[in-house]
Amino acid sequence: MNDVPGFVDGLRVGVPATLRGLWVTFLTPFGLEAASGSGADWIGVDLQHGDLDAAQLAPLLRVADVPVLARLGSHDPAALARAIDAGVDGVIVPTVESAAEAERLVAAAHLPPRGRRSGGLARAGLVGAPERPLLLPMVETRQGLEAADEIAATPGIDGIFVGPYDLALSLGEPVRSEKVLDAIREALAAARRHDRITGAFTGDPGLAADLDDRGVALDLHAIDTDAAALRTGLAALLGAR
Ligand code: 3PY
Ligand code: MG
Repeated sequence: MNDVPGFVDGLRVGVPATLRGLWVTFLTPFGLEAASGSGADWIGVDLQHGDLDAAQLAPLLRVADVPVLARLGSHDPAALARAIDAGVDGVIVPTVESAAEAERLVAAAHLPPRGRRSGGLARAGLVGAPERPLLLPMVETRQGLEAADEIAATPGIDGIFVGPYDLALSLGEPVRSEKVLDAIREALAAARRHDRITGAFTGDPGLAADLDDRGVALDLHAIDTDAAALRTGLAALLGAR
């Protein structure tokens, strides 16, 4: 979706309620149109683990009826700039583990004087997409957790997005274990201390309930993937046997 200053700016000043997102891993523009009106407040296009590549981002943006965040596959500054040029409302960057990495992302995302991103004739400018989309590093390793406070404190970073499943792998515990739930709470408390946005993917209502029970408030909650929604919807339609 284009020109949604309410979404980006609203999140920067603090939203009163959780915004629920659908994690898109394979939908074509037609698929996204079919999913429109389903209640998602935003779309996260997964360019890391999904079946989509960067060239498929702009066609999805053209038909999205809610704001779109791109979860990138790496810290590559060129990939990050391409997503911003395409007109996203935010970028979610995997496995950020230090303030130095966060600073490099800020340099890649921001135009001068704060950063080094090149300005140019891009779709974002044509359609009035945010010049400064949300920049959300993912905390999803033990090292990232230890650096969560300094990552959140980095000027130009908008929040912390937790990847519970990689965090569980890194900590060597099941995702719904006390250790991982405490780690998620700790990472997002760091974001709150610095008045930043909190976000996470859950993909499991049980995990979402565990976080809720622990008072973890998510500004951006990626509920589940399009693939999971298809499977659940089909099972409900056909009656899984
Ligand atoms: C994780 O849980 O590690 C994620 O990256 C969620 O998409
Ligand atoms: Mg992950």
